[in-house]
Amino acid sequence: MRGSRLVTIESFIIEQERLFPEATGELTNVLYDVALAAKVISSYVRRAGLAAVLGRAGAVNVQGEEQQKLDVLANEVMKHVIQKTGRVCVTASEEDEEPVPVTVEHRPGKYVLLFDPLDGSSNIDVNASIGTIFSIHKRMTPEGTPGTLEDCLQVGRSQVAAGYVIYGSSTILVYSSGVGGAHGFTLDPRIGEFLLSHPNIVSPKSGTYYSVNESNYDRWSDGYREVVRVFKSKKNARYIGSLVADFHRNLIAGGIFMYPADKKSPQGKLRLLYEAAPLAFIAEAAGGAATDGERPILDLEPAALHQRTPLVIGSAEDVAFVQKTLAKATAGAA
Ligand code: P6P
Repeated sequence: MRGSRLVTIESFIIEQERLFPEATGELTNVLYDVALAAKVISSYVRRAGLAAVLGRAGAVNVQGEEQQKLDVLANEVMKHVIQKTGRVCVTASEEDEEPVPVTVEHRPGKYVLLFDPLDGSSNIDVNASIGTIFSIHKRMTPEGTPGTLEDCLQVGRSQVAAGYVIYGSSTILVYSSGVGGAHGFTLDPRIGEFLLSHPNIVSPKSGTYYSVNESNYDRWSDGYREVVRVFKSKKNARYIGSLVADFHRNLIAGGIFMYPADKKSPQGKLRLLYEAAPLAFIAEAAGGAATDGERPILDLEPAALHQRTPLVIGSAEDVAFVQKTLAKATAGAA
């Protein structure tokens, strides 16, 4: 970082807090806590092959997915760091069937934290990039009481902050507080600090890459088949099978990620509250877009904690092309 100011995530968040005159600093502290949890998880991911945390945990999560040891560990780290600080009233995780209220002895705070502690975990044992995704809302229920499911079931547009951590060739935390754009911080392992590396991320309006699991082609609608037929002739296919890694590449370089609804997954595979909505928040903050193929992800009203949604996310013009093509196919089929 020769010649450039070393801007830590902590100092940057405090700067950002000044954009909100009514800020009390509690949201700032929740973001600190998430950054701390990310450092701890990163330390385990970086030595996964050595620290006996590879492999299966021998259990299945609420999604019916085989839990990896690192899934369970990352989930416990997120809850341990967040629960005791009195800034959050409830947490909800892909790995927990129900929300976990913060009990009174920890003085339930005014925020809600939803997260996928380690997305893409099937890639852990083969050293492919994986990630943590987080979403922060203000509570809806009375202060001072343990948080509830109602506090978790909020529309994406009402997030007060959201972001993700990608454990790739380096560990990068990207977040947005809704105003002032999306910003990336790279963990410098020499000093254990997240340092500003991607200020004011602006996603290209259209991109080189398209990311979709084409082995599902036979189960797609005609509209998605037409979209991919066009993309094949104009773009490059890149699909890591790790949402955060595919999303981050497309955010920075330009491109689109799609996980359509299909005959096997009529609601799509990815979860609304702690995968699609936080990434949509980042995408829009960076000038991109995110829909379920038709409606903005941030406007979808959640009815259940682990609700799934089809996801089309990335460069704004590419997302608009998908929406137009799907609408034309639907009209044609009518
Ligand atoms: P498929 C990983 O399991 C995940 O939840 C996302 O990270 C990824 O984008 C998607 O599923 C991959 O799913 O069906 O293509 O293997």
